[in-house]
Amino acid sequence: MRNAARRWTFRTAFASFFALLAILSVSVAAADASGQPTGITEEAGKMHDLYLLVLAIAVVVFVAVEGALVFALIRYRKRDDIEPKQIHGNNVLEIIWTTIPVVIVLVLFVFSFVVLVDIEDDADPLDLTVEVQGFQYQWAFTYNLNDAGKGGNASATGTVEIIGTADKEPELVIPIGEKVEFKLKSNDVIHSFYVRDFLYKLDVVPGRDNAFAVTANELGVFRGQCAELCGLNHALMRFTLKVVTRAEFDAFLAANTKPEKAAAAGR
Ligand SMILES: [Cu+2]
Repeated sequence: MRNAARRWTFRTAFASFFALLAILSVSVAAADASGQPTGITEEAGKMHDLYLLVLAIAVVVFVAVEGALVFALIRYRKRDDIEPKQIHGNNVLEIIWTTIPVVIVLVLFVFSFVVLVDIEDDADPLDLTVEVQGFQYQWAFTYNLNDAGKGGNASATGTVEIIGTADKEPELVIPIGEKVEFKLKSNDVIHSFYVRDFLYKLDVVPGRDNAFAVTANELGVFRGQCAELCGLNHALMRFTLKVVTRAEFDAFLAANTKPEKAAAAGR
């Protein structure tokens, strides 16, 4: 009778364990569909994959730990007053449960580091550079015409400056399929340059030159904002990111080049 009961609890524990495993596997598979954004840049794609890797490892760890816990609770619950066999440590088990977390941390470190290096990679000379200045309480985006990326004119002079005001949020325009480096600067307090669809944000720190680069792979209009509480009107530090074709980008630069600077460029 007792053996039958024990077999029953054993089976129940295993059945619950595999049911939980199945539910969680389905949730991981559905992670994409459940609203985790995939981003609009090549780099964001890599970050999204990293997220799924972390999620998959977390699910396996969760199921293993909770499964072992539920199993032990049922299988070894108190049935009578006989003292169970006393065990003092198990070296093999201790080595296993120390090694597994170390391996997990190392794997996550290596994958994260590779992706981070890729994002903070120095742009090569052909890439477009945009200087991003955060100030209380808006953004200024500066394009150097001699550093306008593929098809740009390296001997051009002058700049295009897009400065946001409280009444008019600025538009940050970048071409699709080209690596764009953002150089972040601040002269007052710490801001944070954040476009949700980059799946990445970086602080804008006075006295420190932070930079990162992305290659947009989706046309469209996206929202950006300061993500660091920087003062009373922090909430006004919103901007629009517009990913356009190269032709539209050239037209944007031409339309915003100040006449005197264009004249200087012609001299
Ligand atoms: Cu701010």
